[in-house]
Amino acid sequence: MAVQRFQQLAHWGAYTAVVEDGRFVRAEPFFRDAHPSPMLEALPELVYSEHRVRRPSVREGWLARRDRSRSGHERYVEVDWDTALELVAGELARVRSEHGHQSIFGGSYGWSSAGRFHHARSQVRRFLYSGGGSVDQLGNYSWGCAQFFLPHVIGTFAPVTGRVTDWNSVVGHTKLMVAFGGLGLKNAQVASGGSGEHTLETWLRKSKAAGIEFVVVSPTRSDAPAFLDARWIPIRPNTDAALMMGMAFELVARGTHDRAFLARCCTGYERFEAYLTGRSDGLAKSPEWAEAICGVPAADIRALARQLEGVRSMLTLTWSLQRAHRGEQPYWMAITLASMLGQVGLPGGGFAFGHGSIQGVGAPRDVRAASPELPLGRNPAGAHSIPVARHTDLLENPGASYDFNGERRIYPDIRMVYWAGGNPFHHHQDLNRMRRAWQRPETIVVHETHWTPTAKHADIVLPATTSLERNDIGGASRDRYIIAMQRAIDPQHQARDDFDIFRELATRNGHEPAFTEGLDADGWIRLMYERTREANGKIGVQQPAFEDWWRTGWYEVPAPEKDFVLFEAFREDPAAHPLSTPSGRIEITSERIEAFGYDDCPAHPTWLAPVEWLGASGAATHPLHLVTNQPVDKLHSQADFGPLARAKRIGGREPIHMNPADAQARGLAHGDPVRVFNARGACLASVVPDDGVVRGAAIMATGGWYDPQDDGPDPLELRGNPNVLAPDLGTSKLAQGSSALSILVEVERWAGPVARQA
Ligand SMILES: Nc1nc2c(c(=O)[nH]1)N[C@H]1C(S)=C(S)[C@@H](COP(=O)(O)OP(=O)(O)OC[C@H]3O[C@@H](n4cnc5c(=O)[nH]c(N)nc54)[C@H](O)[C@@H]3O)O[C@H]1N2
Ligand SMILES: Nc1nc2c(c(=O)[nH]1)N[C@H]1C(S)=C(S)[C@@H](COP(=O)(O)OP(=O)(O)OC[C@H]3O[C@@H](n4cnc5c(=O)[nH]c(N)nc54)[C@H](O)[C@@H]3O)O[C@H]1N2
Ligand SMILES: [Mo]
Repeated sequence: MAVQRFQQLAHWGAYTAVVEDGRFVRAEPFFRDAHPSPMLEALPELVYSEHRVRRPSVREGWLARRDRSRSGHERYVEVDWDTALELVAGELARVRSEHGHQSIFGGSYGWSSAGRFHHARSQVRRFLYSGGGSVDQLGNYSWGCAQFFLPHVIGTFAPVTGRVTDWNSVVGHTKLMVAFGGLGLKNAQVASGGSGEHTLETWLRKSKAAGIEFVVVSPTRSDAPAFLDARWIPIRPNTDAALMMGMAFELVARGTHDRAFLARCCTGYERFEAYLTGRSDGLAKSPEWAEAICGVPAADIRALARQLEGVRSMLTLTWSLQRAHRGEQPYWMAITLASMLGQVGLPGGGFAFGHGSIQGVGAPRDVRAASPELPLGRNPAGAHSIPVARHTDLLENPGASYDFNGERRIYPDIRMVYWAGGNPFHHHQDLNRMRRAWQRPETIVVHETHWTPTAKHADIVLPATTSLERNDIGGASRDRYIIAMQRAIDPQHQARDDFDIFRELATRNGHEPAFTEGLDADGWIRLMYERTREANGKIGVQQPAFEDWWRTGWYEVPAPEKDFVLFEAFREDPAAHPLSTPSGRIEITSERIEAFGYDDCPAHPTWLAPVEWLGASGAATHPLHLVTNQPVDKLHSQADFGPLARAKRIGGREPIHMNPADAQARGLAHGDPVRVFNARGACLASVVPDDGVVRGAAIMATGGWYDPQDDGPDPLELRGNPNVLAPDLGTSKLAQGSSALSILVEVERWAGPVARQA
């Protein structure tokens, strides 16, 4: 038997692809990785899955009569590559000439593969830009709210990208870490662009050994690993801003807030304090006031505030807190609270985002180090781009105006949609509404490795290779490894690399030179490596020559000698090292935000009730707050058909965790099939009573492949995709981020037929 071994990488980790007689049989974790993700096990089945797109396919109704029904249940006609490429190139040329470049929606949001060159979303945008431009999506679902909001308050959104005070600094100095949204290891399996090592568990164990005390504020106890012995403060979802205000009130009442820091490094504290104490609006944001909103007893709020007085503390918030309606507020409030504690800019002190969200946050890495990147080029139609999650609004409302970050913008009229590397029928909110909006464009083209629900709602589907079937270069911007991704097997069926597909299309439409810049895939991979080598050479890092790196399979950029402490220089001398805010300081009150005049994001942190939460009037009929978090068993919807995902389902349905009292009140026991519903939609799930879930909350992971039972406007969703339930509206007029985590539902026993897939 011929056994070959290739270095490879997925978003969930580096590995060796073991190939026996030409067949990929196993993914062995990278030898440096002490905590590899079990998700590696799903890879062989992913590659050889019966769900692979085998040949270029065209929806029968579209081919015959340009029908736009797109129900997800239609027949596809397989065509040869030439026919498919002619169709796509022809449609692109037609739509561009009849309606202009801004009639093509090519935002193509999605994680694609870990490889940075063959990253499909980058390829499709490079291709569309070089052909005249397209409507792009700005920001992301992950931290799109923070991205547009934080620069007004702290002058940058870098901390939400993982650039926070190093773990070394935390281990060396922090005494108390309060984690809103927790420090779940499930999320740290993953990094965008993969990682050489999984380090969160190692850092948490070191922190524990150093004597750091952990408090986890979350609707579920499961957001902290047991070895942390974290104190769990159960909280109602979407109410963290109120909890933190109650804590801030207590500090002011006791006079223990750091006035010197507030005066020296912040602006607008007084006005916020007037709001906090009720001097300006007659309502004191006391711990009792907070308790009524967040469900945490006032005594516990006071105790937590006092515990933070005078100790080195780190407040860390998961990204989930801002992926909710009014998600700006908990982030602004945490920055304010950390400033009131006087901790910002001290070793191991202050605020951070994302420790419990993704691998690599706070992992020591030279801030100047380069990682491999594919340049996208300029988008000539960029002025028409939309905030990422306004995608259905865009399709529904051509010509309508909307607010975004101080601007008034207009939605262009979309005629053609192009998607490669994403699954909007997994990731977007209010999927039944989105499905109706998908009937508007004239043509939808999707490149996919698998027959995802998005592929099934497209007109032309082109089969793409997976990472195993091509060479690539990997490396996340928060990881120190640059990983060679070596082609391990031949392309399956008729799959082609996204790059090759776009090169063929660009040739047909006359912009091949601008798209390829005269390089083939291997030429690009070499160039991307050489660019990191050159940039890192300037900071004294000597990367090996390309051939040596490729043969070894990886290179690790050395760790920096000095700990990175967020805003350290600013704290030492705010005049010499001002923040990039209008005042140069932390803006606890922002005149610029106030000048936008938005009722949904006023001048300073404010308790603004989300559209859906347990205190909303809607809770009378839909009394459970559904938390749709990231799945433990997969990356988003990738490999939802795979062995890990199958094993997690109960009776073929996604589990929904709820407090035993909430289950009992509905007469539900473990494994019972239920219908989870609200006015937007309904899906099936299986109940898991769980005393680690706060009363009133229900938890159901995202990622199930959207499976509408029928072609009607409000189909029952059979697989358990909670996005049929999620509201589709911006966090505020300012950031317009996704509000995916603000969902009220009711749950009832389901006696009808159950899921089609196991
Ligand atoms: N309710 C709710 N919804 C959410 C969230 C939530 O918390 N709650 N989270 C949101 C977040 S943060 C995110 S990031 C999104 C994630 O949403 P997505 O990024 O859209 O989800 P993925 O399943 O990773 O989709 C990637 C797709 O790319 C395909 N693919 C992989 N490699 C290739 C390739 O080489 N070529 C091509 N052409 N295709 C490829 C995969 O098969 C897969 O279908 O979901 C968002 N949706
Ligand atoms: N295994 C795995 N890991 C992943 C991903 C994946 O698909 N699978 N996706 C990756 C991506 S793209 C992203 S953007 C990140 C997302 O990172 P996050 O957005 O941080 O991830 P979530 O799992 O949605 O949320 C983390 C926890 O926050 C808690 N939470 C939810 N709402 C609230 C609230 O209102 N208050 C408080 N205090 N807690 C709340 C939930 O209990 C949840 O378990 O995850 C990344 N990691
Ligand atoms: Mo994300």
